[in-house]
Amino acid sequence: MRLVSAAVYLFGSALLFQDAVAQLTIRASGTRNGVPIPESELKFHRYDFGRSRNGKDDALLLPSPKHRMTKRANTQYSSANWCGSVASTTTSNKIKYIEANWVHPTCTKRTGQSYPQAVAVWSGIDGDTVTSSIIQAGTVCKFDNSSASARHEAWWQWYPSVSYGFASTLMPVFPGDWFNLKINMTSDTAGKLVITNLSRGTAITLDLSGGAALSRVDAVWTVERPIYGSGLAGFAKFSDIWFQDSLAVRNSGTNLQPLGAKQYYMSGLCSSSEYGPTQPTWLVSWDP
Ligand SMILES: *[C@@H]1O[C@H](CO)[C@@H](O)[C@H](O)[C@H]1NC(C)=O
Ligand SMILES: *[C@@H]1O[C@H](CO)[C@@H](O)[C@H](O)[C@H]1NC(C)=O
Ligand SMILES: CC(=O)N[C@H]1CO[C@H](CO)[C@@H](O)[C@@H]1O
Repeated sequence: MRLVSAAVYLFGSALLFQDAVAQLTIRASGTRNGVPIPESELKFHRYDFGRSRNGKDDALLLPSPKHRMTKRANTQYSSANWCGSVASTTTSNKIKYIEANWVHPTCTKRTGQSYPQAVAVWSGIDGDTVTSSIIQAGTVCKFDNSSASARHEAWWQWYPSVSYGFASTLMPVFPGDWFNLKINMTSDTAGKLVITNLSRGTAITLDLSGGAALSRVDAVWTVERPIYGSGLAGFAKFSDIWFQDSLAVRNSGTNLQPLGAKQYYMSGLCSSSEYGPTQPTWLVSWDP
């Protein structure tokens, strides 16, 4: 177990961030094909995401006819930056656990979009009905400026603390790799996050405490057009992203049923469809 003082990674003068940053304590450990990863390799760098909350416009729209048939007619909502699935609960029965499995996509540049272009796939708690704090982790593909090939990385964030990326030597990410994420909360401000590249046998565990208090009401499984610097990244094209065997559990022990969860889409860019009925699965796809 490596105790990482968040401050160690908060180098530079750009880090004029909230107090929450200084209070977030991160203990990291990991395995590679079941073998412990040496502490010296357990490093991550500050990542350059901005906020990741939903930029929805609250417009409730009926499912629109698409070229694809959706297996379930979940309610569709438009968003400025999310395509995915959200199930929400109330503070009287908070989320204590969330799990997700997804496939990291192949990304290609989209003509006419600005750089960087990026596509982030993640799961986490809050960010939809409550946006003041979020715990989240996932993978991202990114084209910097007009670079020819995409960079693929894993990252995590306890917003409003800064986001962190994992070096590719620590957590490899390739198109087609399946990832598993488990977030197990012990309180509003502490929990354990485990991200695993199932295809490559690498797992990193982060024991987190002192995070900004979560409401723990939104279970999120989504694809995001992330913010870099001050604005939305260009949105690259991506191969179909599947989420499967995903679930959230509330304090009462009951599942926050993902079946029937609301689906966010970005008009003209991507949509999310749920397939069921026994095992909730989402397909997030690029809309040409
Ligand atoms: C990419 O864009 C950034 C921000 O505009 C700039 O600082 C950087 O020099 C650019 N890099 C390349 C390789 O063009
Ligand atoms: C979450 O953590 C608690 C406390 O360590 C443990 O008892 C529980 O089994 C964990 N839940 C899951 C789903 O891993
Ligand atoms: C960096 C890393 O974890 N590499 C591993 C990725 O997965 C392959 C296949 O399981 C391993 O051989 C590597 O050691």
